[in-house]
Amino acid sequence: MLKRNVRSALAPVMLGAAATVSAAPATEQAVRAFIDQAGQRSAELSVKNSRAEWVFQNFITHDTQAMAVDTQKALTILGGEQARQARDYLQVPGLSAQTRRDLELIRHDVSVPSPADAASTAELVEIGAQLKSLYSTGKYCNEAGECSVLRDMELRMANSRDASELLALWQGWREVSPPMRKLYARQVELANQGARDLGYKDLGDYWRSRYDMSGDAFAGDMERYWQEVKPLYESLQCHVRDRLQDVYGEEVMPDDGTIPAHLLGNMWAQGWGNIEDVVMGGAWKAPYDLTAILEQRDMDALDIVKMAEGYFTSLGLEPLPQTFWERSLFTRPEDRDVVCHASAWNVDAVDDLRIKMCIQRTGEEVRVVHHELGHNYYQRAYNQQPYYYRGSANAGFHEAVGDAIALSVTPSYLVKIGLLDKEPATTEENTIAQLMQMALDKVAFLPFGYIMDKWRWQVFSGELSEAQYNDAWWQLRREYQGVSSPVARDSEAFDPGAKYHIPANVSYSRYFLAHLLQFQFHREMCEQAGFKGPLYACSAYGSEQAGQALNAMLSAGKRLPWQQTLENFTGSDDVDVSAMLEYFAPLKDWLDEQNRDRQCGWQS
Ligand code: X8Z
Ligand code: ZN
Repeated sequence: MLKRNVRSALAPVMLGAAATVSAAPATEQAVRAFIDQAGQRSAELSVKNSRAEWVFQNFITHDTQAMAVDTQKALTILGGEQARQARDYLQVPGLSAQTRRDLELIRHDVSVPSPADAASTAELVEIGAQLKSLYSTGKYCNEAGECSVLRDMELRMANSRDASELLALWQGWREVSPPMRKLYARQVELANQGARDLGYKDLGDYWRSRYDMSGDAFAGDMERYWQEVKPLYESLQCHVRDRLQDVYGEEVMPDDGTIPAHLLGNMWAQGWGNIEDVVMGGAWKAPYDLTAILEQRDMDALDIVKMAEGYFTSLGLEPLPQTFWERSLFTRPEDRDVVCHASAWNVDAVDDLRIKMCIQRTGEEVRVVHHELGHNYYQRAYNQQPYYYRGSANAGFHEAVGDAIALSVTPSYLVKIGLLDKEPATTEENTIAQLMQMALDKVAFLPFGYIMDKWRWQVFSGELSEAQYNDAWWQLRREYQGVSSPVARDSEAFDPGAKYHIPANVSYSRYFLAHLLQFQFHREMCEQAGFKGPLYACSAYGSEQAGQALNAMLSAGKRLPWQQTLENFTGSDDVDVSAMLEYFAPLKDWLDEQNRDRQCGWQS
């Protein structure tokens, strides 16, 4: 167990709720010394924790879990002490604006804050590890006793067009989560107390307060962004619903305008790219099929990662270090349980970059690999910053970089790197098919990206009791996504727990923001690359100027408020949905034309 006492070593004066009053006031200098030391201690412990966590997630056993829990406990205790100390120092009058901001960063640096006592911390961290294990070792066994892991079920869901098989998969995976519900509710209780000790209303308020504005202002902005993109989503939902009805028949479709969640080609109905064939009705074929290309060329997981790295190096960024290739996990091992949900790491916080993924040979995974490398390039770019500035401008930026790069995976890019022989003709059909493929991933995702945290905000604030968790979840799914449960859910169900980020306790607003920001980043890189033409056709591949502009933003880390960092890169200090709307404009017109005589919308 870690033994240290930041307060007695560094803080002669305590103010605020837990204050002990002493003679001399804390000075700017003393507070700066605290900030420096806090950063050093956290940096050391984070590296130890990353190593233990890496081993646990690559080799899930009773013992590796216990080892990861130990380092996580130490980190949670340290982070909690420092965050509460920062809360107190924020009451010191006369501190510089810079010092106040640094203290806020320390106050926000714990992902799941714990109450101060050791027993609560131990319980909270153990619950966290248990939830992660339950999810990652979860298997569904059918009546014949054949068991499947999530990856295989996802693949079947992507490809099957048999409604009863889809329903079995959908229901089957949701059997992993009921045992999580009690643990989850207890985790909420403990983390809420931890957040209150730091001066917040609850964990949701704490998460919302990390965006260089008040938590309430952030919630208001999220709603505003959603309202701005909602018409685009509604057009897509209406068209997709109509096509699905054609394929599966009226008996499978509810008559309230919603889409049953098992028909969208994805376990969580969060991205619908796998059913493009259904949506395009076979009439218009996508101009190319990346999954088929990967198969024809016999590209394996490593080839896909090399292809993604090649994009980054074409922008003038450094290749990945040799250790990346030695230490990463690229494919799912057959002989042990691992956390397959893709992630990117910088284990020593310098350049020990790695990804951990169970890569499948699909076009969808090509985008995920770019996404992960975006994290790695970001991590390396800000590694020179002091500890508390090592991170993205806000969490959405980290998620947006690789996705923005993947927007440049256009036909012209595929020709350049030799995966396509020639560019498809620029016909309306090809344009719409290309945009539809992208919209089924990016536009379909938006309401899902929003409600994951909207649901948690309600849970954390106490608005929902444990008994209301599941119904409230489906109410949000219905209201925002126009997606409904294909069958009535029983009282034991805990469907939010069947999505990784709920048991892993990773906030999700970041992905909603990223889905908007990535189009802004893409537009900026295209401008830097001197591209002239419609945004959807642009690839910034090979543009060192775009690379320099991007790298300037990445290496700034979170030194400045995110609005400033965004303005330095794009000229705008707010999330600007116009880039996404511009990108999809031809598709929006096309959808509205298709929907002209249809009854759109749904009852929520
Ligand atoms: O979790 C991820 C990444 C890792 S940060 C693969 N994503 C979200 C998800 O899978 O639910 C990327 C998009 C949304
Ligand atoms: Zn990510």
